[in-house]
Amino acid sequence: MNFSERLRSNDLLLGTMLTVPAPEIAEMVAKCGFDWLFMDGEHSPLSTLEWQRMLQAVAGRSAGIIRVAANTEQDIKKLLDIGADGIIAPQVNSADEARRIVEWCKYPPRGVRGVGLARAQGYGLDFASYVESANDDIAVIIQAEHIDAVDNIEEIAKVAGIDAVFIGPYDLSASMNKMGEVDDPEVVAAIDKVTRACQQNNVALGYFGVTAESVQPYIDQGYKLICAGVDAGFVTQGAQEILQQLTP
Ligand code: 3PY
Ligand code: MG
Repeated sequence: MNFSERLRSNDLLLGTMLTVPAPEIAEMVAKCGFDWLFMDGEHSPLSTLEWQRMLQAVAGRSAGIIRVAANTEQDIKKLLDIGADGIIAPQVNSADEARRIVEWCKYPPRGVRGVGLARAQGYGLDFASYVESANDDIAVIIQAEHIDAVDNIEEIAKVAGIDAVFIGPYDLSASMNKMGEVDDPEVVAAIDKVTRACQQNNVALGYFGVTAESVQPYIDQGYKLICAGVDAGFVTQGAQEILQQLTP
């Protein structure tokens, strides 16, 4: 089963975040067995070509889902054409924005995705089979990470073609003037509202946390798309630990 099918089957999908422009790091993390990798194009310096190399490094092991730098037709089209298994659109605050993003991800007649011959289409060799299944196989994930998205979540959750709503707890807390206070009762209440609306509309839910402990309560609530930890954090933590152990 591919990533989208597993998402629809309600499988628990464990991922981690990649932010460092190095295919080798992507390969190491994929070899650890993560179901998917949250490749962050919003806050990292990665270019399209580097994403392509990273997708090549993890192919056949982990699904590569890229968070776009900006929710534009051009950015989304390019990342799908290099073979991303799906995209994550940050800061989607209204149903209209969500609808537009779905349209950019789907070939006609369901949407307006442009037709290219690139890595996703096997450089032309897999064109027919790719275009036949891409509308179902490409995961369209939008982020609820602003209080405006929470206010509009009932309409957003009803938009056809959204495969998951992924909470961004840090931006959400910031939008509520509670920067980084992801466990604050008002922030948690806002997340609960998103949880209820998505569960009522059978939309899968995702959550990001820096540690395993921070994501566990959301797994317990039925969230299936989990991103825990960040590549840079794995390196700095390991480095700090060994240095501390040896420092007199
Ligand atoms: C946030 O917490 O704002 C995020 O976007 C995490 O993915
Ligand atoms: Mg965010």
